[in-house]
Amino acid sequence: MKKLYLTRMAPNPRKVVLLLKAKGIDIDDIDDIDVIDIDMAKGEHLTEEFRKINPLQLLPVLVLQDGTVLNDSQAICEYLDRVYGERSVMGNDVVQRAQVCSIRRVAEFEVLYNFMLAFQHNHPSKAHRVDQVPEFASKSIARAEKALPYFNDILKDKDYLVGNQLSYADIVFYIGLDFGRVLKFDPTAHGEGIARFYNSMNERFGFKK
Ligand SMILES: N[C@@H](CCC(=O)N[C@@H](CS)C(=O)NCC(=O)O)C(=O)O
Repeated sequence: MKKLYLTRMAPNPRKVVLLLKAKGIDIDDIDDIDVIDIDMAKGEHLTEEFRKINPLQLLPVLVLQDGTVLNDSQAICEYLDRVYGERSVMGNDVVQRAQVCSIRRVAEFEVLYNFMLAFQHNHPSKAHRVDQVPEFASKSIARAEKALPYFNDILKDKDYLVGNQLSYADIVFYIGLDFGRVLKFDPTAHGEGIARFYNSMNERFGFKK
């Protein structure tokens, strides 16, 4: 059996859950993957036992049958996309794959990671990991917001960021917007294109579903 360690609410592990969901696969229904839920609030990823699996003590982690460890969400998603399901959500041809990669990186580094930085610098649960500078939080949120017109422009007359079907770029951008809500960011207040996109993705992938 392969082993997938994750925590379902956190943004990077959530990429893995939603990538599979986008391919019509429930993560808990894969015959050869054992899903192991890790409680980050209880520090289950900070144990010596987990450090042996991932010295970085971050989630998600996928351990293959032969013991190979994939300890990055992008790597795990690339692997799962190729191994499970029919349609790739990384793009249908060389050009589309490159486009998905390009927009996904902007969504990741400009939106998701700036929100993550804001959270890490102002949330008490992250004090063990980060030398917190509370003023950094508002600056990081502002930086994420600065990238939004770029996305709103793409989405003003389209449902998806690349082509006319859902891709991994949409998943990462949606997760970034949704994570912003813990920082009181409103994903529906930054242009009509983003609001429509967020509502439709949230209908499909939101936590309540
Ligand atoms: N580059 C890694 C980053 C993983 C990461 O930052 N994971 C967070 C959850 S979103 C984590 O495990 N945090 C543990 C902690 O802050 O103690 C990836 O994308 O997989």
